[in-house]
Amino acid sequence: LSPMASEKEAALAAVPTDSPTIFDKIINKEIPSKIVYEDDKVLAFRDIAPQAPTHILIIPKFKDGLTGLSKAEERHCEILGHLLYTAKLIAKQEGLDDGFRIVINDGPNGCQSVYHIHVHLLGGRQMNWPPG
Ligand code: D5M
Repeated sequence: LSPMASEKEAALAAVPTDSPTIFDKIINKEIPSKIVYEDDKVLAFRDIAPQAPTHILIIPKFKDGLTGLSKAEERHCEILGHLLYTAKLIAKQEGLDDGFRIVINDGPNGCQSVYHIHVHLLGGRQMNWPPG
């Protein structure tokens, strides 16, 4: 399997759940991660299976039911905005001055594999469109 195929396999095998995920262990520093940004609301760390020279995940520290974007309620608007604004700050920090890609995968069709909402920040190479 190519790395991309195995990511898809992982996503299709994932069971949507509101239970704690591996990202809680990263937030609690129970497993190591390469953290690039942190404040009281969000944590950002390098993706373990990078799809671009820069590939960072930005997540809320408190999931609050936000397993994915499809579960968003009005009360989540502030954290959703904060996640996106943080992506912009990190893009600047990473020197992605020629542009970048933001992705939020949702559900099986979206190839979501971890049910704790996360914004992918990808950059450092020319992206393609349409996506796969
Ligand atoms: O993306 C979930 C992403 O999470 C996927 O790109 C791999 C990444 N991942 C999984 N476990 C880890 C750890 N332990 N550290 C860093 N990154 C990780 P999705 O949008 O759900 O497909």
